[in-house]
Amino acid sequence: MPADRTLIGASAPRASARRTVEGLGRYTDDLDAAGAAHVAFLRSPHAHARILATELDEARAAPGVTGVYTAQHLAAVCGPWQTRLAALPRHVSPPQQALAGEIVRYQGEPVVAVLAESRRAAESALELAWVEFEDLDPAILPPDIFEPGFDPAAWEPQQALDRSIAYGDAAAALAGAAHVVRHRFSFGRQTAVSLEGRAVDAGFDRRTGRLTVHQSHQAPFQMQQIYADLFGLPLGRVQVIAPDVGGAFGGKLHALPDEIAAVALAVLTGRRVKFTADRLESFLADAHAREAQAEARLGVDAEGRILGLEIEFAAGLGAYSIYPRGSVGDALQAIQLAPAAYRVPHYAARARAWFQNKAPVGAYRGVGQPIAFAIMEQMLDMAAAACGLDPAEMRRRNYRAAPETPGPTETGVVLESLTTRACLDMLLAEMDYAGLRAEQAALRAEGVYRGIGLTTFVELTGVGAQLYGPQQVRVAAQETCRLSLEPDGSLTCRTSVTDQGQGTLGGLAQIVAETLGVAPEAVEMIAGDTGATPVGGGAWASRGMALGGEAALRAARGLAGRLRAVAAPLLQCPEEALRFAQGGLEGPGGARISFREIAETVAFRPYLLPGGTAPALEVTESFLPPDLPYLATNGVLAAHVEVEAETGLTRVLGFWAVDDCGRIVNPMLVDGQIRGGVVQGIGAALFEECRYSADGQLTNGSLVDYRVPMAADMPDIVVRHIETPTRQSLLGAKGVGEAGTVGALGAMWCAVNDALAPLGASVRRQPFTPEHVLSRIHGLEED
Ligand code: SMO
Repeated sequence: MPADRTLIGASAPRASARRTVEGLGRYTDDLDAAGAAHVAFLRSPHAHARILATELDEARAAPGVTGVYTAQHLAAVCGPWQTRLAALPRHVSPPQQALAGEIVRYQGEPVVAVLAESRRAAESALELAWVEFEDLDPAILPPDIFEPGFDPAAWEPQQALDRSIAYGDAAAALAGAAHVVRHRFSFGRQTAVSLEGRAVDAGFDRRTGRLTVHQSHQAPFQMQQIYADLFGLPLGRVQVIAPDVGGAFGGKLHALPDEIAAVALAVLTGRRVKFTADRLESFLADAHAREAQAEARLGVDAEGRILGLEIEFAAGLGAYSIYPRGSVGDALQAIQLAPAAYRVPHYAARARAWFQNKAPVGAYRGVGQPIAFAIMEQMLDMAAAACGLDPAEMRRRNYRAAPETPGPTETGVVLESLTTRACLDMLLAEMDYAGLRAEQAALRAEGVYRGIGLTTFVELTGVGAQLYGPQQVRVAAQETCRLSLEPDGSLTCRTSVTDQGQGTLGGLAQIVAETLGVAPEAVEMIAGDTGATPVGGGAWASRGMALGGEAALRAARGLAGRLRAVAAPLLQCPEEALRFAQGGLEGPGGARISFREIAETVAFRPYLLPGGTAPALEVTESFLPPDLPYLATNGVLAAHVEVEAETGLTRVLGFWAVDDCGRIVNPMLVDGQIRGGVVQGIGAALFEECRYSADGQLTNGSLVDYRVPMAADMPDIVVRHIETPTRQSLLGAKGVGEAGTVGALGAMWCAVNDALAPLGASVRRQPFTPEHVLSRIHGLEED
């Protein structure tokens, strides 16, 4: 690589950081609202009820109100929708509507919409709207599905998934094992808690029939498709724009009824309509995730080698399978990925899931992967204890060998490479594992309970079309870049990738800049607008750099070729003699032509070129991994904690991550992604849970009651890398956005139980609240 081409691999702060910190962000709710009507929703206070009657005249007459709407009104412009997944024909969601029709199925489901000149007026009028509900029995899964009291037959009508993965003979393997360990797990329901609430600002121009929706979302092209379908418009008349988005984490990957209602109101009334979820609405009606229980049994031989693994997995979905991707991702990924990093000769897993009267479950950072590795790693720790082995040695003994050629594991996880051993070695050295173990032993003698937890993960990143394509779910999976040299000599990069604060767009600019010899700031990035960028997935499954970065690299190389072809005759030298530097091309003997001169010649004086013509200075490239369904990554994480036996409080003392995400474009951004993900994993482990009462009422819908991790709770998070570039792309980058979250829960689970081991206790419910820790220490809760 020439000395002046070092941008790929160079740390640089996020391009948007300064602007957003200075308050210059432009989020959906910041758009000038002049002339817009504001919507507020009457949401069901019941988890399950029938709507008997409505009395809305008083609300209609309230000051500032322009209209009050129910399902009947919206039916004129928008029919119901229903999540169906072609490969799971028995997974059928109840049909959903923008406003509930006869039945409400979760607390927070929108029932009535009030449109007014201000949000305040709309909310005041809501007080005057009256809906008569008849309470129906809510279906709420019990906290212990594997107790004898749970009757699957009674839950049959609610069943949403029953999927088994098995190979070998796990029962026989366990029967013949030297040690069999068993553990029961409960994973708390969570939600993404992005700083910016979901927001929609929709306008429908009756003269042109064009629908323009600004929306805080990860996947604008998905929403364009959905709005076109629901409102019967050709795609070309629907434009979806995601301006600055203040956090998403999977939570803004769905189509939720309040958002669709806001758009439907714009279509119905011809008014511009604005909706921004407040914090209570966010807790009630955002996508939730993760709620699951599991029982696992692991059998090992006397030397600690895994013989067999059984997992019974159960997930509590919400009232609907979330549109359009469905709500089964947590369950399917949990049982597919649990044995991904290790040699597991015999495996039997069954995942069941049930609909229940709670908010729908969707994607949240890493989907089911954090659950998979929490189960696997906790089982490994228990088996290590049974064999008298050190947990690190236990893992080393059982790691799957790196594949010689890319191919699927027994459960169909396609691996291209595997560097778990190298990651583990680097991690143990970095954290001074031996030193921490010695310290742990010494402190135990003083009644101080510290624990170390290791988790190895294999993660699916840069997921391609094989995930949703066969399900007949219409979401684009490729990422595309259109790179133009404008007539003024500036570069415009239009990408299908979206950026919710990760800094991906700055990384793409680095790639283009390095290829074309300019500063990253000289590349104008355009993203998040179906009307201005080529089509692609957006942001999900850690795809921005792996797929979008490669598309940008290919577009930049393509454009470079065209620029050489134009410049060579103008500089009267062969193309090979040209090099890119400082916004132009340099030839032998000091000859130089700037991008501006090239662009002006092509645009305005093409007669100066051979043949009097030139190629367009615009190149579009799409990318999906050609041979693999995704780019699997791996890494190892470690948590160091102290649990106070008197109070049950857990303090995180240290955290380390070694990750292999292939080629790194901007280390500062990559480390930031991992740290942010780890923080969310620690939040899951210790604090976060959407708590519902037995009758389906959310009991902690505020930031006072739903505790999120704070800076003061967090240790320093040390991040290191092994770089194994993927051979699927020229760039070699794989995904990293979810890596921290994917492994952090397992590391915390193992660390807390390692700390509790001398007390003969172990946690089994996440989050590990002080109450849970104490009840386990004092034997108040069964295994
Ligand atoms: S949970 Mo992610 O946005 O695939």
